Amino acid sequence: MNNIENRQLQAYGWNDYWDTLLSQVKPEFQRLSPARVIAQFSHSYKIITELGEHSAGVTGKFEFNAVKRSDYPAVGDWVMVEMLPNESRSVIHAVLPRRTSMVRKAAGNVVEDQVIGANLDYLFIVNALNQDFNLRKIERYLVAAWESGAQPVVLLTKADLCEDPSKLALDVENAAPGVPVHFISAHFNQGRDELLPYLQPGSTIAVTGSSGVGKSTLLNWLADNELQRIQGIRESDARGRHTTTHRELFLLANGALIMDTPGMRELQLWDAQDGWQHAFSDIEELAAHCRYRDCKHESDQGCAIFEAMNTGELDPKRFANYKKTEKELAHLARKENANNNKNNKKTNNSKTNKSHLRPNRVTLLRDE
Ligand SMILES: Nc1nc2c(ncn2[C@@H]2O[C@H](COP(=O)(O)OP(=O)(O)OP(=O)(O)O)[C@@H](O)[C@H]2O)c(=O)[nH]1
Ligand SMILES: [Mg+2]
Ligand SMILES: [Zn+2]
Repeated sequence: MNNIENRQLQAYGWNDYWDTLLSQVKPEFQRLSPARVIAQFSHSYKIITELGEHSAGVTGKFEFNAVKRSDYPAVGDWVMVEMLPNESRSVIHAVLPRRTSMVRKAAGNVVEDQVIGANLDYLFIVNALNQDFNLRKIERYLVAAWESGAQPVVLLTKADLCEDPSKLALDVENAAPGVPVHFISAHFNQGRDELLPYLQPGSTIAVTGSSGVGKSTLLNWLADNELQRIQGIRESDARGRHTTTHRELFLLANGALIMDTPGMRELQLWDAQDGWQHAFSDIEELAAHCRYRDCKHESDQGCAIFEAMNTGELDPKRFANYKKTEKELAHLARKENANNNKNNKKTNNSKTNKSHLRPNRVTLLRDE
């Protein structure tokens, strides 16, 4: 009944998967139309509807029901909207459950989750081959990438600035086990062919990494079009100037969808235990060979990890990052627990607390 035969939506990634999901939507939402969020600004969204590009906001009810920041629509989300007659404006009533999503802890002291991109097929983790190059950053992004459900791909940009990139290849492969790594230079048109397999019609790719690594340059280069503004980096430390300020999804002529994102000062992780284990799967595997099951990996008494570090098989800096990330995730979990407890107490005392309500994206679907 719901089969959406709309070319515009299909170009933006609508397919059988979403058709099936739509057939499970509760009757009260059936009168609405699906649309995809392609840009997010502070108080509004740009979406693609059956009738083309619209601006949009969420309903008051949506706002009332939203408990967490991640309940709100994010770029890449499929949403259910009401199109206002004779206007290029829509109202968002609900978000379809995300197939994949890259989430981070929002900047600042508040323990809040923020969706960087939703319904992604690939996550390009970009690092530049200049003095800003940083293996530990790649490891950190990989934790979030594996947790997201999207397939991570490491892109080392500005290959023209590095005399012998192949020397680094092994280091990057060790830091990103099982992840494809590509050396590219937008300035010298190098590496485009290697990226073509990801740029399939309807597939959604988010480009992430620090400011100045060349994310927008990469997008313009792949699109053959000046879609985004780019700006030179600071000479003193090769850091970027935070040129891109909002997330936006672009449809390329070959049918792929690429999301440009603002450079992140620091990627704070969010609830990423599985992602952490996956990103450091080599260390997890070594740990299984320690003599004692509860080995803390603190001395070489029968410790397989220490042995690997002694023989040079494992980089001690990688192990340090593994431990650091473990601590950080544990700390975050404790803080979140404390927060939940506080909220629960409030719920018992006050009628106005919202945390007992289920957000729209859950109530959207029929109960099985
Ligand atoms: N040498 C060289 N420079 C590049 C290459 N790609 C990008 N750059 C330069 O890197 C600088 C930053 O590029 P942007 O594309 O603005 O970087 P960004 O990652 O989008 O930065 P934010 O929007 O701040 O997050 C610009 O001066 C680009 O010209 C490359 O392949 N080689
Ligand atoms: Mg940019
Ligand atoms: Zn051990």
